[in-house]
Amino acid sequence: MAGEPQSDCLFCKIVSGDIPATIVRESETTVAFRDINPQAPTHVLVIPKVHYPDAASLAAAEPLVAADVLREAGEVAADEKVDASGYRIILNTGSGAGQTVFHAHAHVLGGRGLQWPPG
Ligand code: DGP
Repeated sequence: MAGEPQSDCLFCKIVSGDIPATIVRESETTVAFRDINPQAPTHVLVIPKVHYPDAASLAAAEPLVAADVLREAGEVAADEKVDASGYRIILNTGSGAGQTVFHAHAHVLGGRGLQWPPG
């Protein structure tokens, strides 16, 4: 059923605690944890506790939870003190765009200069 935990999903296992992660924030609907392969001094992933394969499908089905993900991303940036210098929220969608984990997630990157356009 849409939104239900998937037994083969890495991020569902982080939500359930079956796979450990360095959690930096948690809300009723979201979890934020450090990326295992950081691309910047701050690199945190914010995920919904519900399972949807990408951010757009989450927003279509559960827009309030999608808004929670974005709000929590901003809170992470404030906690990490990268909000003043600037940070990036990235929603890779589809393998051609670099998505490798098909559970919606927002990358929060900051703490260094970020080029535009991204690679
Ligand atoms: P994406 O490429 O947008 O699907 O991002 C997936 C990210 O997930 C990638 O930057 C690496 C991270 N990642 C993959 N496996 C794990 C894990 O087991 N733990 C943590 N903390 N991050 C992971």
